Amino acid sequence: MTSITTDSSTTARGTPSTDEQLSRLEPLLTTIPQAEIKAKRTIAVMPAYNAESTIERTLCDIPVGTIDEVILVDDCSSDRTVEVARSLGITVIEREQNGGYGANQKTCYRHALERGADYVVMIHPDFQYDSRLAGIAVDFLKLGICDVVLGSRIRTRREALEGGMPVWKYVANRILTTVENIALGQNLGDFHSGFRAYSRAVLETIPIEENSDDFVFDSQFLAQAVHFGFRIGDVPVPVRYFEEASSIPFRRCVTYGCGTLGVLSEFYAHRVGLINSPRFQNATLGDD
Ligand SMILES: Nc1nc2c(ncn2[C@@H]2O[C@H](COP(=O)(O)OP(=O)(O)O)[C@@H](O)[C@H]2O)c(=O)[nH]1
Ligand SMILES: [Mg+2]
Repeated sequence: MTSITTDSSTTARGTPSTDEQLSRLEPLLTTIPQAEIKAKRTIAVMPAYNAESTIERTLCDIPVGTIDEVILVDDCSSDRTVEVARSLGITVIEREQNGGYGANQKTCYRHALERGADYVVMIHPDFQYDSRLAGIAVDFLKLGICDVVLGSRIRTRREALEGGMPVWKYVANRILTTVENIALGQNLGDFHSGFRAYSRAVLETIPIEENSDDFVFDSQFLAQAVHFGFRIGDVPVPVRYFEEASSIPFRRCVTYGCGTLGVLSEFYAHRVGLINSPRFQNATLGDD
């Protein structure tokens, strides 16, 4: 095993010692004490809509010991989502009105923060994303490497298509993700993943109540994370495509794609001062 010298003096030739060089490195590489990490609370949130047949499977795959509490928010499902979730012993919140995917996430995050989450991982209860990765995604937050971690569904083209991703979804995803990476200065594999982990500061900073109640909430959220300077990373996440796991019709996906391009325009228009968007302002931080 390699050991690091504890001698912090400058060497005889005037070059900085190893300790001095290491202390100047990015805080990214700072060692966080294990006790500090263990004291943190991780909550998984599940925005649910008609998920009675898949909740249990999604839940069972979350590795024991990685999550302190699971909150399922039901958006007025017409099936037995609430009864099934209750029978599994997780926290269940019922929204009074069907508000949409974005509205559901707002409720998820509000409750997670109220219940003391330091880290929040969103897992769709439709058994689409591999929930075995919940703890691994959160570990990147715990180590201080990222503030936001996305599960990337597209490790390779072949894997995505052979895994059942529809070709039109794949093509649209590649185009949108490329445009977003360039526009937002990122290098992410999949901007449209539904498997996401956040540290508390992200959810406290981003004014999510200003966001859409529909699917474009997700795109707004990532543009806001970039705007507020949070570090976004990704891990590959295997996905399954089957009827219950993928129900958004083509027309809504087109609306979502156009909405995403609108978000990028809004991001830039706000940055250059053409507009003053409340989505890119924060009461505590002030505008940047
Ligand atoms: N609240 C709400 N959630 C929805 C609605 N339609 C889909 N969802 C949720 O949005 C998530 C993504 O939808 P899904 O059909 O799985 O999309 P895909 O996996 O991207 O093809 C799922 O977790 C659903 O529960 C809706 O009309 N209202
Ligand atoms: Mg799905």
